[in-house]
Amino acid sequence: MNDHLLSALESIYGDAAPDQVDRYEDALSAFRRAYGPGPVTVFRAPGRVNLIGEHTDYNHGYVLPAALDKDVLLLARLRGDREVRLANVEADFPQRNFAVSASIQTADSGDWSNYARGAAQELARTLGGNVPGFDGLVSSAAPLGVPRGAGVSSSSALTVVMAVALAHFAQWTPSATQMALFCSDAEWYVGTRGGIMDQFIALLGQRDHALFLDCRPVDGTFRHEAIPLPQDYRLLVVNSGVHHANVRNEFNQRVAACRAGVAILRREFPGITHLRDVEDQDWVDLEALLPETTTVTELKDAGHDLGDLPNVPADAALRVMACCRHVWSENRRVLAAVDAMQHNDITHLGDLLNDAHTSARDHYRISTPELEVLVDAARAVDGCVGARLTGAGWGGCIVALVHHESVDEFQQRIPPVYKAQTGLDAGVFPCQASPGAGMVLQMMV
Ligand code: NG1
Repeated sequence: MNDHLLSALESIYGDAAPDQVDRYEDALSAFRRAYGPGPVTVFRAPGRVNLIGEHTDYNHGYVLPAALDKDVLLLARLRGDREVRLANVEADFPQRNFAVSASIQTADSGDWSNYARGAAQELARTLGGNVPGFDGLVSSAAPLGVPRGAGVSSSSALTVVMAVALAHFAQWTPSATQMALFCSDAEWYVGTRGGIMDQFIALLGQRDHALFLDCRPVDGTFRHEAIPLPQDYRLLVVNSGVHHANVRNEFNQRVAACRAGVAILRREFPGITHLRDVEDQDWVDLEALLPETTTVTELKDAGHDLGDLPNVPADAALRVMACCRHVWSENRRVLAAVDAMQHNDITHLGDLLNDAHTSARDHYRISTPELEVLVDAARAVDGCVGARLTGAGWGGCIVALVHHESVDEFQQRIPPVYKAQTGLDAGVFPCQASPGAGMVLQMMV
């Protein structure tokens, strides 16, 4: 076994490093087969699970994610030109090539290379075009890669790992905050008007810690703090295996509903820019000012422009009151969850997770029948103190907080219950909070 490799892996994966060796060695061999012998630099970026704080980030609110020990690897070698050549260890993701420039042609919608294209284009714009290309190979296959379409942010992990590699070769050394914002902008290339949570946690994750992040910028930076995860409990992530199509449009409609709420509340509270600005108001007072629904057309007629939001039909009913209610209450729950963790009040923490799920389901309407089955099955296990959907919603994963002695039982009980009620397979994995993205090692292959 290669000692250089193992010691690099130990600094990231701790005791689980030996489980990673074959995966890295396979990827290094595949890289050599694809591009020949020579130097290679290995980068990684983790997926994430959000403990609490859903759809708050783009409202300048609070989130509390943790970086997963499942990650995307990128093995790369600098080229002497602007070309990026990308291979993937998984046959489902065919070879893609493109040249780095400030205006890169988008591949077909859903094509895996769009995340790399977004990062490369953004860097060319940021650095004025002076960005070298590389030969790269991506490795993110199960079981150690980030599950795709599961709401654990595989797309952000791919964007972040590309950005980290491109920046390294271009000798650009941004701060973590700059890099996270950069990656968030890069992801706009694929069309989602999302927030900054995924990129921040992919970069700032710490072993055994969640990251409290205040998504409101103050002087160009963001308040954040690593919060130790409860010692005797584990985060268990369960993948429903269901991922609904057209989520981007639904997502952007929720963003529109929040922006509509701000536009309407501005009559009473001039100068507010995000729902965060009304966090100290009582909900009953806000509710009295908000319509249940409105449309982009109605807002336009009243002189409100919601900004650039692709795929939001002008006549779609935006559920302003309920969406604002979710965001307003979710921000409070995140602050309460941090407090509960700091005081080791696990019961309260679990209750907050459960309340967050109810709000996401009933107010933001992002749950699905499959997620409901999983949440109910999780809560029925003794030792599970709380469970909720995690990520954008409309399928994907749930997260459960489970006493360490109940982890085996949880892993055994959930899949058969889920199979019996839905006919589907649930993927359960315990989450070991891991460090954020970066370079793993440089070597010769
Ligand atoms: P996922 O679950 O990765 O699609 C999305 C947004 C987050 C956040 C959550 C909801 C992106 C890249 N990700 O996450 O910023 O808004 O939904 O809390 O837009």
